[in-house]
Parts: sequence; structure tokens; C-alpha cells
Amino acid sequence: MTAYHPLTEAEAVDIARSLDNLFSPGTELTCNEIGDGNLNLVFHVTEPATGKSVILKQALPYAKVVGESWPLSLDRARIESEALIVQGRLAPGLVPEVYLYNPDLALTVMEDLSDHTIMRKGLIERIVYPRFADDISTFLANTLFFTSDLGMNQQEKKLQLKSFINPDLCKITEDLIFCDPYRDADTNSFEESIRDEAEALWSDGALHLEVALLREKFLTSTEALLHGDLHTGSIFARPDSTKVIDPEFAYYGPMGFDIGAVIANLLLSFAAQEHWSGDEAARKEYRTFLTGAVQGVWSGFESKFRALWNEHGSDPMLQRAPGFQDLYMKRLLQDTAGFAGAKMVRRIVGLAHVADIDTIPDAAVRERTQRLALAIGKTLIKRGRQTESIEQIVDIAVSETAQ
Ligand code: SR1
Ligand code: MG
Repeated sequence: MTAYHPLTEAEAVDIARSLDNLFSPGTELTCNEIGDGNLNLVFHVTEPATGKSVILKQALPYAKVVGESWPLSLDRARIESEALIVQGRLAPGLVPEVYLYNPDLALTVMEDLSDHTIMRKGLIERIVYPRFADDISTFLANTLFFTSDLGMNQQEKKLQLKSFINPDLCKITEDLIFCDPYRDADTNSFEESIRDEAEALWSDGALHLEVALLREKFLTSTEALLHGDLHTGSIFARPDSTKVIDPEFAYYGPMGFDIGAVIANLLLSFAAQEHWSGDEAARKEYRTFLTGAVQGVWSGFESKFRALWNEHGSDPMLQRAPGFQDLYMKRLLQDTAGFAGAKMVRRIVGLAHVADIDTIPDAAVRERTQRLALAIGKTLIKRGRQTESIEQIVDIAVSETAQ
């Protein structure tokens, strides 16, 4: 047993070298720590002679983005590795393969996906991902359906739920998404130029009611095993391939939170198109790709989820009660809209922003983008419970942009 300590690059190489059948014995290996996220160390180990490589991800006992004053459980590394294994079984080819989990070091060794690009970076470079909506809707439909009471043995589900109790990471979400942006919290982070917008969030009672309902759902619902942090920085993409990474926030929660996360991040990119150095037609074209992806994610998810339900659902009552499936899907769309809105708002005024918007160099354009993202997010939250179709969600983004 090795006592927990943050690994050095040399130690990461030694661990990689000890893996069976991966690297040639005695070969030279190089290593770089490449973690640019908020929480973990990520080592990229490569064998230059063959180009073979592997990723070692190690949890730190605190939130890297804040420092040691914000302690975090190392158990999230177990949760992440177990979630990747469940997701890999339910959505084959859409997550990295796990080679090893070491509980003492809170370390997961997994497939290197660096032939893909982090999707957020790709969206900033205005890359079109034609496979994305189809792949991510498959990921969502399969992982959410088969871990829910609709698609798995209901007694087994209760037992599985125990393994995914994730209090520290859920608390981050509860604070940073469903509380802090709506009060004058120390964790908030926004530019002075939009202080009026932030202060308006702190005193908007109608908005608070909707956020409270979303927060309650996040706190109490155990619909399915969620990824829990499905933004475009948790997705590796190529035009022909999509891979979901980083499920350390996984827990049993409301399905709409995962679907809403994907849609929110597409709409944050939509808002960021205010910054455009090319021509208007090209901007319009990229926005059309993004709104098409929003529609494709929901419609792909809905048709696949309903098909799985019709084929594999076995609950004696939920399966046959007339109209139940339609009501369930409508509620899910409404949850998706509300959660998407909350995910957008937090990225503008809360801790941990998105590069899509923060990297816009011109302060006036950045301010316009932030105001637009907030307007879309707030409207999604306020109209969430009235949403009847995915087109209404797209219409909100388009009409807020036109104002
Ligand atoms: C303190 S962690 C901040 C954010 O980073 C993660 O990716 C989650 O989105 C979390 O809310
Ligand atoms: Mg992450």
C-alpha cells in the first residue's frame, strides 16, 4: 500500500511503466502534468518510440481552483472510476476505457484521448461537430434510462445508489449553481461592468422561487445516475467522434440536470458568437449549427429514451398507465430548460466561468455577451415550467439575441 500523496511526474511514469502490456519493457517514457481543470492533477505519459500513451488522473484533497481552504473528499476518484465503468458498459465507445483504479492514491489510469480536442476549445475555434448531437443523445439516453427505475431492477438501483453518494461534490453544485449567484456571496466572481445584472439576480423573487424548485429537485431527486458536470469541458470531440470524460460529480439525481448542462454550454457558445471577427453570414451559420445541436440533443435523447422505455421498460404500472410516458417526457424537458438556465447564470456571475466568454478580448463585446447569456439563462429558468417543446428553448436564445 502506498500512502496518499500528490504524485510527481517521475512517480506517474513509474506507475505507468508497471501497467501490464501497455509499454515495452525498459522503454523511455515522458510525462507532463497537463491538468487545467478546477480540481485534479492529470499526468500524460507517452512512449516516444511508439507514440503509445496513457492518462493518470489523481484527485487532490482540496479544490485546486480555490486552494487547501476548500477540502474535498478523495472518494470522488472512486466515484469517477466506477461511473466511467458503468457508462462504458451502457454507452460503449463514448467514454475512455479505465485501465486501473488505485484507491490509496485516489488515482485512475485511463485511455488517452488526446487525438480528440476538448469540445469547449473546439467550439471557441468554431469547429462544427456533425456527430455530436447523435452521440451525446445516445450517451444521455442509455446512461440515464438504464440507471433509472424505468430501466433497471429497482432493488438493485437502491443498492447502487449507495455507491454514488457524493456529498462534497454535490455541495459544490448546490452552492455554486443553486445558491451563490442569487445572493452577495464571497465565491461570486463577475466583472464590475455587469454589477447591475448581478445585483438584480440577488433581489429577483420570482427567479428565486424557480431556482429554489430546481435546487430542491437537485437535493432530493434520485431519478438516475448522472454524469453530474456535463459541460463542454467534460467532452472530448472530433468531427467523427465524441467521448465523455470527468464524471467525478456523478450521483443519483434528476436527469434534466445532465441534459440541461449540455444545452447550457451550447447556448453559452451561442452567446459567445457576439465576438466574431468574420462576416455576419458566417456567424449566423455557426449559430445555426449550435441551435441545431440543441434541438438534436433533445430530440435525439427523447426518441432514444422513449424507444428504450418501450422496449426494455418493465415497471408494471409506469409502463402501461396511459399518458404517463408523455407526462414524464414533458416534465423532463421542463427540468432540462430550468437546469440549463441555472447552469448559464452561474458561469457568468459565479465561481468558475467558461473560456468561451472569458477569452473574448474586447471588454465591450464581452460585457454584451455576458448580458446576453444572463438574459437567456434567466428566461430559461423563469419559463422552464411552461416549456412545451425544444423549439421554445431555441426561440428564447434567438429572441434574446435579437433584442
Ligand atoms: C470548485 S469546482 C468549480 C466547478 O468546476 C467543476 O467543473 C464544476 O463545474 C464545478 O462547479
Ligand atoms: Mg471536471
